[in-house]
Amino acid sequence: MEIVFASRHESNPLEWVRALQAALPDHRVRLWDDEEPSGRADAAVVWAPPAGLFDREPGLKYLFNLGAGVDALLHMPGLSDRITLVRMEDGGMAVQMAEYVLHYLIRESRDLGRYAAQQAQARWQPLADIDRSAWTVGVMGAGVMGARVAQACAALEYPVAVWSRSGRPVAGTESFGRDGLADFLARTRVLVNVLPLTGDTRGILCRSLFQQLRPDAYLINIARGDHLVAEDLLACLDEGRLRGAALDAFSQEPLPPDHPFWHDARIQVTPHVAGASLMDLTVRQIAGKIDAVAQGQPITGIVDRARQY
Ligand code: NDP
Ligand code: OXD
Repeated sequence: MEIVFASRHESNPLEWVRALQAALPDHRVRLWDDEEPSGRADAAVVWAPPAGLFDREPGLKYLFNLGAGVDALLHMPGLSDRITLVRMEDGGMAVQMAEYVLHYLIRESRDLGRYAAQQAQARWQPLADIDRSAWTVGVMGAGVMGARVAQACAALEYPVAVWSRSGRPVAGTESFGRDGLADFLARTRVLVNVLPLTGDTRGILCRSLFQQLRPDAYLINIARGDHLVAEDLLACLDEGRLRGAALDAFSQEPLPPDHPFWHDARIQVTPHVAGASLMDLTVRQIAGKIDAVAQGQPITGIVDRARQY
């Protein structure tokens, strides 16, 4: 097969090309070239690919996404139905997502932010002991990321519930299906979003949802910026409905310098780094799938276009 690596995101795309080529000695891997597309590629490995990809590589049969979320790819003009879209499954991201969530969960539940403020005043003041029953975690999404996040929180004995379309069970947590959203929210104090961005989930993190959470709730959004209605978050923070938020993904990235999130002490901002797909694991996974399809074998991680994930 001929494989083109086409990502506008990677700072060193040649390193990826070399790693993929080394893992795929029976195939040809090359870097996308704006000037000279070959027109012969069978597959592309992409993250934020150039707009001309489909026009200039009309023979593409497979699109391997370097990330888990395919929302941006699904909206690319020219993505034909005959291209099989394959997403990353974990690739080292799930454990990082769990670390990210634990960091902010522990920071809130163990008052570490308040101790940092006390240190700034050289103040020695132990605060109340933790009451884990007051720190109920609710994870939206029970997939590769959601399940790992939920299990990591449960391993530290936080009461954890998971909400998903199917109500897929996650060991050590309480599961809620689509119809169980109200009950899931009513028991949740720390809400973690790891849903894919789809027509059903866009704008799901909004005022009416925040109002159903336990009082003094905290939001961790590590999925997509468009899940969140920014003005509803700010209003709910002002009203004391929410105590704070950790946000990793934004409707516009990079987050513009004048965006209110940057300067709000109740909001922690990170630049879409909660879970990075690690090169070794990613190359191994994608190369394995390319070898499999070249041999006519089935692969996992194929995106269901109707579900949009
Ligand atoms: P998966 O496809 O494995 O899991 C998606 C989960 O969401 C499933 O449990 C699915 O339910 C559930 N779901 C989908 N639609 C709905 C809906 N309408 N209502 C309720 N539940 C729904 O995806 P991953 O776990 O691998 O990744 C999830 C997302 O995390 C990605 O799409 C991406 O946006 C984000 N991400 C962000 C990263 C970052 O660095 N910030 C890194 C990696 C991922 P069911 O089980 O029933 O199908
Ligand atoms: C992903 C991401 O979807 O990093 O993999 O956001």
